Amino acid sequence: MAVETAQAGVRASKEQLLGLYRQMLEIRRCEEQLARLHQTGLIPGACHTYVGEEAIATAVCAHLRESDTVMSTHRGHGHALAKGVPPRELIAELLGKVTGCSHGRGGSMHLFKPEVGMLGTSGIVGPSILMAAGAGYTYMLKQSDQVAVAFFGDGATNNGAFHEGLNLATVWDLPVLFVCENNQYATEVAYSSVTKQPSVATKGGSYGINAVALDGNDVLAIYQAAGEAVRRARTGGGPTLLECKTYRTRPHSEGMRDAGYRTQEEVETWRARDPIPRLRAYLLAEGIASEDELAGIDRAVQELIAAAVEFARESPWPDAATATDHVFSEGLRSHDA
Ligand SMILES: Cc1ncc(C[n+]2csc(CCOP(=O)(O)OP(=O)(O)O)c2C)c(N)n1
Ligand SMILES: [Mg+2]
Repeated sequence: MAVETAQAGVRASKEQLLGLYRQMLEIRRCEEQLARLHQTGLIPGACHTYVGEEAIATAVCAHLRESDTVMSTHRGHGHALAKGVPPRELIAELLGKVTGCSHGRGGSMHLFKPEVGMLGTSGIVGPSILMAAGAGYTYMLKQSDQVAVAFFGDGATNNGAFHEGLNLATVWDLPVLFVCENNQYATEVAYSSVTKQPSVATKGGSYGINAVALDGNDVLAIYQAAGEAVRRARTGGGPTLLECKTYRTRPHSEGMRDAGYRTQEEVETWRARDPIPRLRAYLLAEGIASEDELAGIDRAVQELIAAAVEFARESPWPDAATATDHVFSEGLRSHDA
């Protein structure tokens, strides 16, 4: 069944719409568990959750094939899940277990699973933009129809990588999506205090790239725009910049203070725009899904994440004898010898 949504021109099947709902919920429930595990001391290091921003990764990745690639950020759990990393491998990775997607050696900011096109989260702000431009250049040279996606925050848009990456990809019509998750803060620094051009779409658009500003909490609006951008990239039409205006409703990183740089009222205003209840209300109001159907999805996701936590907690740590494995490339070693 194709459904014409309230968003002009958005066409999606019931299955696709429920898929968006399920994926956002999977990210939310996973993040809630990760926050809890961090609070109990089971996750070492930083843990930046994606709570409030789930619509973006969900809507963009819904259009990607396994062979398409995603380059991510420090806030990348949602990107990994939406690109096909199973929750159990994500949670195990943050717990440092050998069953994690990076075999317990990477943690939150080094999530890799190339088999599904997840080319990594990163603790450095900005390089996802250059990596995606580079991947796009590779796809152009190979004449493949793959697409590369860079996710990044507003904090990366005053970084040189943004300007070099967008310019290069635009000049060469590379098959890339640049997805800016403009949550209006870089740690505790308001975006409005570090730029006189508050529109990322305008800033990036000055390079001649096709640029679109979107409500980042409206999964259907992003789904429509990302669908067009992916089609365009795949068929030689060049890159697109999607500026998704959103908000993180948890602290920058788990355990960090969350006062002094934003007001509780501001947080509450954005909580009221939560993308998940918003899609839920839409599906019910339009008669696309029943309360029972959605409750079934809620239960299934809850069970999936509970089982993933159990799996991660019971998984073994990497064997200490393998501590130096994966440090050097085997190829380089034999070359040196
Ligand atoms: C090149 C670089 N500069 C500074 C930092 C420190 N740092 C870590 S997260 C962060 C804020 C990033 O903000 P943004 O890109 O908007 O992403 P958000 O956390 O809001 O999702 C900064 C400055 C870093 N990791 N890398
Ligand atoms: Mg930000």
